[in-house]
Amino acid sequence: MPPGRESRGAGLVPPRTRRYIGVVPPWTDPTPAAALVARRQRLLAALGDAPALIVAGRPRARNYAANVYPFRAESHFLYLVGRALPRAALLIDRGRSLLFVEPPASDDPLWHGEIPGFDAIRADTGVDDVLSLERLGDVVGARWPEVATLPANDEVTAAWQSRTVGREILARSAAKLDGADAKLADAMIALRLAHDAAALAQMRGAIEVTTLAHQAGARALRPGVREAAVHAAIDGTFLAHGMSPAYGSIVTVNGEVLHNDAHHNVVRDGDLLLVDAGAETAEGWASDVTRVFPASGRFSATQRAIYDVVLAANRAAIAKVAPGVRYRDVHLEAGRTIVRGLRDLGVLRGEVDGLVERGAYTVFFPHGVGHLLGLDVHDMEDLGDRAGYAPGRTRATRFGDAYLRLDRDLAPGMAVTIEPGFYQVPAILRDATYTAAIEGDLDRGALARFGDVRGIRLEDDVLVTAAGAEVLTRAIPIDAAEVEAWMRA
Ligand SMILES: [Mn+2]
Repeated sequence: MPPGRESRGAGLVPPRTRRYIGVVPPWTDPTPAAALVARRQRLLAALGDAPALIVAGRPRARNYAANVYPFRAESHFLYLVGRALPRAALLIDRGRSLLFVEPPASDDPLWHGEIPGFDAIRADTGVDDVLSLERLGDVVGARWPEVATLPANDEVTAAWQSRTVGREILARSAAKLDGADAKLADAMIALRLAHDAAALAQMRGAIEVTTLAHQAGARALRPGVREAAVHAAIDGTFLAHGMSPAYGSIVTVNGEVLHNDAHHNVVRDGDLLLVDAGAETAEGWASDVTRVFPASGRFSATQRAIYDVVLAANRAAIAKVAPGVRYRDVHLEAGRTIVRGLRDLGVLRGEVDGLVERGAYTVFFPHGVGHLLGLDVHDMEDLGDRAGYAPGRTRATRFGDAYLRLDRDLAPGMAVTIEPGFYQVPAILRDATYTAAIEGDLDRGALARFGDVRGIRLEDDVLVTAAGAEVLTRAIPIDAAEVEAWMRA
C-alpha cells in the first residue's frame, strides 16, 4: 500500500504536523522489568538445569584506557538484562537469574555522578539478585566447565572476559560453537527470532525517530550542499531523541558503492542521494531504512523509470512475506521483478524466466533482498549464519545470491528488511565474470540512457504477522511522487 495518510500506524502523527525536535521528543521508555523476567524465564525453560553465563562486554579504548568509545553492550546481554551495564555478567542457573556487576570505584561518583546501587539495579531489571562481579567464581565453584557462554566481540574483550569470569570466552572471529555453548546459542536464536511486544515497542520507537531523521535529511538536501550536511541532519536527529545510528549512516551520491562511508562530495543538481540510515534505541534495538532522494526535488524521467522498477521489486517482495514462506523465495521474487522491469525498459532482452535462471538480476542487484532485524541491524550475525540460515541450508554459490543473509521459513514475530536495489557498478559491468551469462541479452546502449542512475535501493522494515506482514516503516514515503512532496513539505 502506498504510504498515504490513512496507512500510517496508530500513534504516528503525519510528520508534517510533528516537528518536535527540541520540543517533545519521542523518547522510548526502557523495557519494563516484567518483560525482561519473561525473556529470562523462557531461556531457563529452554536450557533446563544447564548453567549459562551471558556477558555484557567492556568499553573499548579509543587510544588510551580512560578515553573509550561509547559503550555498546553485547546484544544477548541487552536482550536479557535490558541495560547497558559495562563489564556485567548474567548467570542463569538453577532456576535463578543472578546479575554480577562491578562495584563502583571510590572516585566514580566524582567522575560519573552517583551510580545506582545493587538494589536499584535489581528492581530495574527484575533479576533474582545482584552481586559483585568478584563473587562469580565462588558462586560457580567447580562447575565452570559446564557453564555455557557466547563469543565476545573481539579478542581483547574475550581475553578480558575470560580472566574476569573464570572460563574461556571465545573471540567472535575464532568462534566454533559446540556442546553447551551451541545449545545456548540455539536457545537464544529461538527466543530472539520471535520479537515480543517489548521488543516491538523499542523497534517502533527507533523507526519513529528514523522517520524524522529521513525527513530532516530530505529537507537539508539541495544542490550545492555536501553529503556531510545531510548526514549531520540525519544523525543529529537520532541524537536529539536519545538514540544513536544503528550503523554508520550511508548518505551518498555514489549509491552504487553499497557501503559507502564517505560524506565529502558536493551534491549536484541532477544527482540522486541514497540515504541508508536507521536509529538504535538506548537498549540497542535497531531500525534500518533506505530511501533515495533527487537533489533537485524532482526525479528525471530516467531516474523515475528505474526507481519505479526498484519500487515494484520492493512491493512484490513485501507482498510475498507471510508465515511459512521461505525467505529465499522473497529474494527471488525481487530479482524476478527487477528483471521484468529492466526488460520492459529495453535494458534486457528475452524471456523473464530464462533471464532469472541465468542470474540477470545479480548484475544490477548483487546483494540479498534483506536480513533479520532486531537488536543488531543484521540481527544475531554475531553467531554467523547460525541465526539467518535454517539448519541444513547454506549460502548459494552464485555471485549476488551468495550475499543473501537469511534463508529461513518466515514465522510470526520475525522482523526482516526488504531492500532490493539497482546499481551500475563499473567493476561488475566491465567484467565478463559477472556479465558473460547475459551479455547477449544486455542492451548496453539502452542501459547508457540511464546514466544518471548510479544506485537506488529502497529498504523497508517488515514484521511477519499471523495474517501476513506489517510494514513497520510505512510512514516514510516511498512512492516517487510522495517522496517529492515530502521534500517540499
Ligand atoms: Mn539493511
